Amino acid sequence: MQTVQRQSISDQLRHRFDTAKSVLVLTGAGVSAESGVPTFRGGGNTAVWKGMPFDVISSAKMVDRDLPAVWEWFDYRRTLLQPLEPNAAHREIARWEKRFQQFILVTQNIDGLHQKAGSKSVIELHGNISRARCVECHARYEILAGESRPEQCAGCGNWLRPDVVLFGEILPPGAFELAAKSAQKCELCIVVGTSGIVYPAASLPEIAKAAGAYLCEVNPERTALSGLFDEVLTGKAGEVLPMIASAPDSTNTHS
Ligand code: BV8
Ligand code: ZN
Repeated sequence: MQTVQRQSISDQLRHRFDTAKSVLVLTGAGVSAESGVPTFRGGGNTAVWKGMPFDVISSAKMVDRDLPAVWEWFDYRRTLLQPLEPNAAHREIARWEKRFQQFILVTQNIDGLHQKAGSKSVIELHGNISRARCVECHARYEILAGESRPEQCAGCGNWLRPDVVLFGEILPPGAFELAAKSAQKCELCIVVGTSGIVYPAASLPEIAKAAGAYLCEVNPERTALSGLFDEVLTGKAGEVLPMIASAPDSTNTHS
C-alpha cells in the first residue's frame, strides 16, 4: 500500500490544520508501536496471554475469577513498558496541544507515553497501567517503577486491582462524556493508530463526523472505520504526523 508523501496531504487538511480552533485527536496502540509497545491486533492476529485472547484476560470476569492471573498479565506489560520512550508521533501531538485554542487528546492507551512526551491534558479512556485501585473503596495507588506493587488497600485492607478499564466495565466517570462533548465541537478530528473495533471509544469519530468535523485517519492499514474518513493517510504515525504539521497551507492567502 502506497505510504504517504508530503505532497499527498490535501489542501483541505492543510487548511483545516492551519485554521481550526478546535481539534480532537484519538489514539490507539498504533501510536505507541514505533516505541516498541506491542499492538493488540495487526498482521491479522490478536494478542494472546497464556492461551487466552487479551479481551479474556483483560475482562471484568477475570478479576472476579483469578485476580493474581490478571496482575501477572499487567505486571508483564508494565515491565515491558518501563524502558520504552515516546516516539515522534507522541512528541508531535504534544506540540499540537499548544498550537490550537481547544485541543483534546483522547487515548485508549494505558501506557502513559503521551504524558511522558509532554502532553498535559490527556483523557485516558481505559485507565493507566501505572496505577492500582482498591476493589472496595476505589482508592488509587501509584505503582512506582522498580518498587514492589502494593497488594492491599491501606485504607480498608481490601485487594487492589489494575486501575484500567477491562472488557465489560464502564469507562472512568465523565471521561467518555467529556470526549464525546469535545467530538461534537471539534472542526478537525485526527484518529491515529487504532483498529476502531473497541466501543465506546470507536464511536467518537462517528460523533465528530455527525457534528460536521473534517475526519482524518493515520494508519498503515485500513481499519473498521476507514470508510468514515474524509482523508486516510496510509503510513506510520511517527512519519505522517510531522508531515501534517509542516505541510505549508497553500490555500492560506495571508501566509
Ligand atoms: C463497556 C485496557 C459497557 C485493558 C481496553 C458495541 C458493539 C460491540 C461490542 C461492544 C459495544 N459496546 C461495548 C462492547 C463490548 C466491548 C467491546 O468494544 N468489545 C469489542 C472487542 C467488540 N467494550 C467494552 O467492554 C467497554 N466497556 O462497553 O462497558 C457497560 C455498560 C454497562 C455495564 C457494564 C459495562 C470497555 C472497553 C475497554 C477495554 N479495555 N484496554 C488492556 O489494555 O488490557 S481495550 C484495548 O483494546 C485498548 O485500550 C484499545 O481500546 C483496544 C485495542 O485497540 P487499538 O488500540 O486500536 O489497538 P489494535 O492493536 O487493535 O490496533 C492497532 C492499530 O494501529 C492497527 O489498526 C494497526 O494497523 C495500527 N498501527 C500499527 N502500527 C502503527 C499503526 N498506526 C500508526 N502508526 C504505526 N506505526
Ligand atoms: Zn480500599
